[in-house]
Amino acid sequence: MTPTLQALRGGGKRALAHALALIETARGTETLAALLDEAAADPKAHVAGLTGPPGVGKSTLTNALVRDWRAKGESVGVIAVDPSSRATGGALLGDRARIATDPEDRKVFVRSMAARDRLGGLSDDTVAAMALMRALFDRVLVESVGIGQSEADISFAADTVVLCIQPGSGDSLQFMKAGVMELPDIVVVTKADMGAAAKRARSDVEGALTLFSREDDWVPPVVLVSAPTGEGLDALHEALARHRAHLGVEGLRRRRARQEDMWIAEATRSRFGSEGAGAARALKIAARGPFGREREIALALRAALSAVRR
Ligand SMILES: Nc1nc2c(ncn2[C@@H]2O[C@H](COP(=O)(O)OP(=O)(O)OP(=O)(O)O)[C@@H](O)[C@H]2O)c(=O)[nH]1
Ligand SMILES: [Mg+2]
Repeated sequence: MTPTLQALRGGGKRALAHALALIETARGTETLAALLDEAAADPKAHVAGLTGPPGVGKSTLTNALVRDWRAKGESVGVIAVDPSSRATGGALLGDRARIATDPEDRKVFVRSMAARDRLGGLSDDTVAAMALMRALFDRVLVESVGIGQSEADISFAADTVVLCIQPGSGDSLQFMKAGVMELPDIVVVTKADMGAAAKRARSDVEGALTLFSREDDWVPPVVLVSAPTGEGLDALHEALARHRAHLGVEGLRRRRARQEDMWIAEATRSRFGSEGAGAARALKIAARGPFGREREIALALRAALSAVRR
């Protein structure tokens, strides 16, 4: 049975785990779409998306951010999009950090989800899980490996996109310069304890950022962070707060509305191809919420297809 949002708000981790399992098994049912739309219409958390190449330090940073938020009494939901789980079942790198939280702590919840493809693209399930968790927690953090184009995916799901770059690695910079990558809202240079190389990375990033003109007048801050020493964490918190304030209520609403349109278009295209996505634009849709809209489009297109088959 699909729980209500109210039941989830009072139900703790087990109820949430059950609802997340439904996202993976009951996709496309009316009751699940209704629950997801209820959640999408009543967001609570600010969603941070942490992206960057494998091994850059995303999980280590996630642990540090979660610790700080919990110390302030904020509840936190984490989604770790795991590119390795589908491909090999094993870790991409030997020394990757685990996101470790206190199992007794009822106000932090961590969920791993498989990526859509090997490069770390977000799946429809990830987006649905994010929408649900966004209605339940004060903070949501999505960690996803981003390599080139798949980085753009995180902007489908995050209010603030944080790109992590490691000193001495030119990759992400190359992607940025080539315009392959969606522009992040904040850039973190990780492993700042690596000294001069970290400072050099920061000026490289700042240089690369000047090559872009943004739609808005936000200047993405570049923050040096060392997880083991804690250096730069306060600056990162401050940058997150500043970006949130910059968006404001109306900017956030617009950004999320645009994301919802993108989810629907993506989901429709992946199921029905570009012709299906084109035909969907002409449909009259009664549902208001994104998950109901997506479902209604899928039902209409499927009905049209089966009429052809008959
Ligand atoms: N010196 C130093 N090492 C770090 C820092 N942050 C992370 N590391 C190390 O870098 C390695 C990878 O860190 P992770 O946090 O697992 O990186 P990740 O980006 O989550 O990796 P994937 O999930 O595999 O993409 C681990 O060995 C960490 O201990 C840092 O600030 N300084
Ligand atoms: Mg990780």
